[in-house]
Amino acid sequence: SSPDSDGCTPELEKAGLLNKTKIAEGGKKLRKNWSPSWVVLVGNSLVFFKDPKSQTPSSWRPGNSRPESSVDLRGAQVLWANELSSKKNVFKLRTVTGNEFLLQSETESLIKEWYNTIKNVIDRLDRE
Ligand code: I3S
Repeated sequence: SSPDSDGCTPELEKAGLLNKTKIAEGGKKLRKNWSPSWVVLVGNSLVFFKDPKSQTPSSWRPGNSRPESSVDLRGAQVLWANELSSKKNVFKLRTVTGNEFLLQSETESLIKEWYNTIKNVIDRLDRE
């Protein structure tokens, strides 16, 4: 049987490098500060890691890593937001608590994959 046959370890759905900036905290606007972030989608959470070089999909394990922050996707929204940046391929993620992030990639196919994957998780949680 698989190591997670008991279903207790959340499934890693996606991981990769994106540019990220937080633009609001609890509804309060923040100054942009873009930086590369290793982003991991696992279970109902999007987890951000500061040091992309030290993280790879195969090295990531729950409890054995140092996330910079994490976002609960329940009740969250994703919206394409190219008007919020001079960069291309940007979407905004807004949490129920009013935290807002912009996520960006130079590669259109890659950002579309992330948008769709996150949207699917949010939609699935909305139906629960
Ligand atoms: O939306 P803004 O405020 O024009 O965003 C730009 C600024 O945050 C800028 O920083 P400073 O104004 O603190 O120097 C950033 O360097 C830019 O990257 C921000 O714009 P983009 O268009 O890259 O999201």
